[in-house]
Amino acid sequence: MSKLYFPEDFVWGAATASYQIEGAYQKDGKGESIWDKFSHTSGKVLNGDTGDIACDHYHRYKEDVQLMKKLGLNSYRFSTSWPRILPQGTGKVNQKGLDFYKRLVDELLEAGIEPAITLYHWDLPQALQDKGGWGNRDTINYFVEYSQIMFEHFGNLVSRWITHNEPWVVAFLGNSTGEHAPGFKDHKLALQVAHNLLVSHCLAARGFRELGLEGEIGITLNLNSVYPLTDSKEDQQAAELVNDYNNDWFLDPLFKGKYPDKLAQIYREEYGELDIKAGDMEIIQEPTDFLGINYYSRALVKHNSEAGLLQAEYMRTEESGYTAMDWEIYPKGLYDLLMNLYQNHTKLDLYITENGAAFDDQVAADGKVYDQRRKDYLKAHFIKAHQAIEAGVPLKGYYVWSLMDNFEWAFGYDRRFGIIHVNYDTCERTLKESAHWYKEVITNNGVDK
Ligand code: PNW
Repeated sequence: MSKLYFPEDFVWGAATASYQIEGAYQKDGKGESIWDKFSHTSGKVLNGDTGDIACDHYHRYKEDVQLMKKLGLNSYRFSTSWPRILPQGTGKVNQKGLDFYKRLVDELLEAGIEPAITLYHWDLPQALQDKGGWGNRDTINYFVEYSQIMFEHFGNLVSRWITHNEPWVVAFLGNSTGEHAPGFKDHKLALQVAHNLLVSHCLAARGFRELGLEGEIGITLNLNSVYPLTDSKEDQQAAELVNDYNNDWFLDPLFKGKYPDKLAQIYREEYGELDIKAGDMEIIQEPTDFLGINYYSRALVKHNSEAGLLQAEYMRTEESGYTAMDWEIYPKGLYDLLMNLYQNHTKLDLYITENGAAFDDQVAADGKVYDQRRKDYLKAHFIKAHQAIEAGVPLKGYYVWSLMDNFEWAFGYDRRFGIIHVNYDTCERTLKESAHWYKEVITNNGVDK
């Protein structure tokens, strides 16, 4: 069978996030995060699950790095917990929190695995939420303070930095739909949060540059390709608005220095003006080193005048398979997205910082975990990524979501994304079939056609 080979220095990785895997939620001086509070509030997370213990990675990081080494990962993307470093969000630093990440980073470097740190993967210190959270402009400065501490301690050891993971999810699922912490249902607040996140990203990146560090810094957005259900003018308009909302609400400020006109107008009429200070849009536009992309699925959209402000309804299709998240499996959407980014938005280096799928995996009687569907999902997406590289897209690396099964936010432990299975009673880890297959891909730096 012939193979598709990736560029020589292509980065093969896997990703996780602090709240989803660490556990040890009160250990060694860690402060409370909004996800601690949210998951401890009844009715917020499926089955009442919490991240109190999660995968107990805080105590098992050595074993986990050994598993990464076994897989042959070039790089590991993880996030640092802000309330572990600054229990109150600002002010007094918790040395034991820094020590944990130092041990982890040392272990990774020792194993020849490049650490990639995400500074904010949703676990805001509750103390800052009590002051208004991301809706409060002061949080921008607190984030810059936290990021500076991280750069000072790890800037010479860690070469790839991501300021924010998925500001769209933070803003809208956290503050508009209320599915995520802090659980508000206020769309205007969500728009302000989105704006403050973007400003904080750029000010943190500016601080990084001023330290003259060698590494690279960027932001990760969750993006999806949006398609109209039919060619009708109505469906096309609906798809354009959904695209503005899902993608361009963040891409346009970063790369064009403005919010998308049409949707901004709709929001202005509905909610009034946001608090955008003079100079904000210039700050947001300052270039960083790369763009991180989390891709899971596409959106297929049809016009429906009853369907909210955007008058857009999301459609299912019989042609595709769906994952356990009920997300359509649509690899071509990754190719279309990468081409669209390169042709219409940015010539920056790109990384896929997350891609993967949830399925109901079980340990079989022989002790193995057969997750053929995850392997098929990843393979199909790797092939589309390869196709985009061939077409000239500067895609530099690929992080599979996730290294291991973990706390899947509002769905708790019910949805498994890992290429490593976690038994939540014993915390035992088992490499799934997809992990063994991924190891082969990395070894060959290529995938079977
Ligand atoms: C991402 N959506 O979240 C996150 O970065 C991960 O922490 C998470 O585990 C993973 O994807 C799987 O869900 C998303 O509703 C959550 O569009 C929700 C959405 C997108 C991404």
